[in-house]
Amino acid sequence: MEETTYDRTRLEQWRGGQASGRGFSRRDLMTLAAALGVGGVLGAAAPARAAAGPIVKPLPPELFTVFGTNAETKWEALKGAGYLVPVDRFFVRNHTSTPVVDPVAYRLRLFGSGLRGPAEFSLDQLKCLPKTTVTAAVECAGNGRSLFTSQQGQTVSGTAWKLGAIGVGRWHGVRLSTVLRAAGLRHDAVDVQPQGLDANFVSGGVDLGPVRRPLPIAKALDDVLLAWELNGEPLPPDHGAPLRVVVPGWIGISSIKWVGAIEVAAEPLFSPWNTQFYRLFGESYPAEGTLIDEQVVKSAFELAWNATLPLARTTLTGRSWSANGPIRRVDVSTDGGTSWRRAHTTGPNLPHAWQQWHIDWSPATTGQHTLIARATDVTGATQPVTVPHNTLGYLFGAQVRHPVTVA
Ligand SMILES: Nc1nc2c(c(=O)[nH]1)N[C@H]1C(S)=C(S)[C@@H](COP(=O)(O)O)O[C@H]1N2
Ligand SMILES: [Mo]
Repeated sequence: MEETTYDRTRLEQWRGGQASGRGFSRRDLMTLAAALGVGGVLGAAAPARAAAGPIVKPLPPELFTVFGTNAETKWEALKGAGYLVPVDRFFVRNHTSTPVVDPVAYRLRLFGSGLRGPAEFSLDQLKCLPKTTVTAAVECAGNGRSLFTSQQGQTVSGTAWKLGAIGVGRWHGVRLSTVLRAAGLRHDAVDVQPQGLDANFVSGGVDLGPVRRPLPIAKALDDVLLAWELNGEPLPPDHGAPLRVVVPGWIGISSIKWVGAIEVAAEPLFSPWNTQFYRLFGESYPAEGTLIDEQVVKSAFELAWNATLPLARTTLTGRSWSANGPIRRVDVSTDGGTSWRRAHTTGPNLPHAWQQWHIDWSPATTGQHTLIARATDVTGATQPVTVPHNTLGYLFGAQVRHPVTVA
């Protein structure tokens, strides 16, 4: 509700020309940077080289499904993998390519009307600030997108992910609030917009500038992290080295990788990533779309799509997650939703991460079967049978019908 009011206000300000950064071009940004006396807002001081391919790490077919510049984790590769997703199988979502950023020359630049003046930090300076560690999921807003088509017969655009555009990691770094305060945050700051050092995103022949999306100051000061480590290792190139944003509970686009600059403004900020993309458009939504930030409740089996299982007792395993907090219960159906049994939960149940679970199943017949997992979170939110269509295919939170063959 608060989010809706906030979004309406900023849209009105945008239309009224009172806001800055309305999907601004590279030239606008350069002008802005020059006016503010900030050099290299677009990363000129820390030039990023493009890597050999869009993704640097190996993408073996048993761990990933590759879609152009993106790689989806195979759920069967998470079976027995522990609570955290190992880096070798953590999904990658790149608008362009993984850049190679020199950590020594690297500077994080902060600028804008919400600060007392521009500021910059080297990595060593950031590492001298109070540190913190957070276990949190990064999940693409489009995770599960292909199910709009395969389950609901609807047309959507974007990467045809199944459910593997999520990873839970242990992120270590400094709170964004600590850095904003060290940079001289003003009381009238309302929006914070991190931007990446990767190549500008060009869509339909239009240069949309660096990947960036504003965060309201309340979230920026709450639990957002600037991380240089993932699962106890230096942040890998594909996941944002040397520094990335991690926004617990919010759609993946908020967690800007290779963050080079952060604009802090006393007026609402806009980018194509909160005006054109990452809004819900379609029959069920207003013409200007509905802004999205938080993720919804989802569940997945640690099984291949169309997996073959023996005609014998099998332990089905999986994970469920929600941005609202921990998972209260998980129910599983092995007969396409007719009957349900409660799954056993194991291990941590951390907010903004996930809950692992398992349940035994002795199929009575060979042939095709449909498995469904349905989670309910601490707020009582659960997974409906269908979700309203949106043209960009975001937030598919419906129960997923997972096909298996018993042979
Ligand atoms: N600079 C930059 N940050 C980015 C992106 C990008 O293309 N460039 N992709 C975003 C999207 S859409 C997602 S889902 C997450 C994916 O994070 P991962 O590749 O580490 O899994 O990063 C986000 N941060
Ligand atoms: Mo994403």
